[in-house]
Amino acid sequence: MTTTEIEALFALPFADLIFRAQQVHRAHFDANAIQRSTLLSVKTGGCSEDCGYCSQSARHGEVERESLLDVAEVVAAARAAKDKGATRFCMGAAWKGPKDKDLDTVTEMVSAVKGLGLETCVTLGMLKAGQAERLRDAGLDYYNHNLDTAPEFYGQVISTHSQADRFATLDRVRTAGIKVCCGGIVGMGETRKSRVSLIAELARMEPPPDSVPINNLVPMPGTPLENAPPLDPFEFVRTIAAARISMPAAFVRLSAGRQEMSDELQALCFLAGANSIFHGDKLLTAGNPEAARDEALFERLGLTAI
Ligand code: SAM
Ligand code: DTB
Ligand code: SF4
Repeated sequence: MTTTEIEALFALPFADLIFRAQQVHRAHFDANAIQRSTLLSVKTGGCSEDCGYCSQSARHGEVERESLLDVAEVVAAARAAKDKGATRFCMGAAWKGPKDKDLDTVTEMVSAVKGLGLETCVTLGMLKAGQAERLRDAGLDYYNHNLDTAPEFYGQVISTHSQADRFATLDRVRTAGIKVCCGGIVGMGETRKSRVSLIAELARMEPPPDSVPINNLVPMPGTPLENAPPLDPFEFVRTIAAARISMPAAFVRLSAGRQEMSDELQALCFLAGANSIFHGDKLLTAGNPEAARDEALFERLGLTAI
């Protein structure tokens, strides 16, 4: 879809947009089934990058730096996540990118989690030549690496790397045969035009990402964006719908910011075509709804887990 077509989607009356999103969603997925992934921060804080939204940058945010977790701790967390109904386990590290030595441990984590019968995902920052292949050989299913925001807004949020750097890593991941999880954040004070261009950029990838996380900014204390004006919730739902319509076969993940959303707003996001969530009471450093609240919501909406 072109940028103009995506702009036209955002401009539709709300009911027409949701109707279009439902049609596309139902042509490609069971509209009542939601995939659940659990996140674990395997290396928290102290990151060299300056992403304006992130609590883990060494330049701002109030998160204590921790070293890489032990494989045994990660396996215990993955087992607990599986028991609570997650089908995918996603391990995140606050790195610009991993050193080859770090990958020795991360590949062990991936193999062990895969061995539990879970799908595996990691988000480690930018990859160098050969690193994606090592992760693939360890049994990695998905690599998460977001475009984060529109190209024209990127420099206002992040100065220590460029969006072109992000594309280079996405190419390495795809070439290694790993599935791509790539999305972005809204609610950072960007214009609708920037939200349109983020979605257009994602949809233009060849092929489009397999999984598209749409994060609503969680304003973290101490970060440059801690006082960003909250996005109109309907505009968030429109962004989900535009992602669904422009990337029909992708899992669209209702990602960060769900804890701050009402059950009714989450239901609108599912109607707009979101069919994946993070499950478990923590994201990386921010909170996420308790499993019991999700169970109750699934029950009330007649949703099933994939
Ligand atoms: N360091 C790696 C990287 O930047 O790719 C992996 C971890 S990073 C925390 C993963 C993603 O989390 C970011 O790309 C961003 O989209 C999202 N994120 C981080 N902080 C956020 C916040 N406060 N609100 C919403 N999303 C956030
Ligand atoms: C993604 O797009 N969202 C997740 C996952 N990929 C790694 C991370 C959300 C982080 C929210 C802020 C925090 O927990 O610090
Ligand atoms: Fe580092 Fe990732 Fe946070 Fe940016 S988003 S500061 S790269 S952990």
